[in-house]
Amino acid sequence: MEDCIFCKIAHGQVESQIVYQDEHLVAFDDINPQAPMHVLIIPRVHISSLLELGDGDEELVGRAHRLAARIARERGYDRRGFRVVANCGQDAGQSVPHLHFHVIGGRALQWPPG
Ligand code: DGP
Repeated sequence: MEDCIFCKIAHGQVESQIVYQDEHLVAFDDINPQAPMHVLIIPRVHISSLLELGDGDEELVGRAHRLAARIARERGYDRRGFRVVANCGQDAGQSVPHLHFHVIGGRALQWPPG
């Protein structure tokens, strides 16, 4: 998608602090971190939200979650815990319409979320 900021990051057209990338996924630091670790994991292909996932995307979503666990473990947050969040739509506060998983850790997180 031409106007999608996360597509631009995935294609290297907009700079970001890349944490990991492969043919399926890109992980990069959130520009507005809410915790000591705040990484975003996105699919390379443009999928606007969880609602747009289709048949065959199960593996992609699984890969994203395995990557989240790997990043958290590599940073030592596996023992104290971390959170993976996908905001979907207006009430959830989704501001970028390209599916992304927030991987947040390094402080005690509140529940319920605001
Ligand atoms: P959400 O509100 O769930 O749609 O989260 C979008 C996140 O994306 C938000 O935490 C800020 C982050 N973000 C928005 N634009 C950019 C950008 O250009 N670069 C990076 N690294 N993060 C961005």
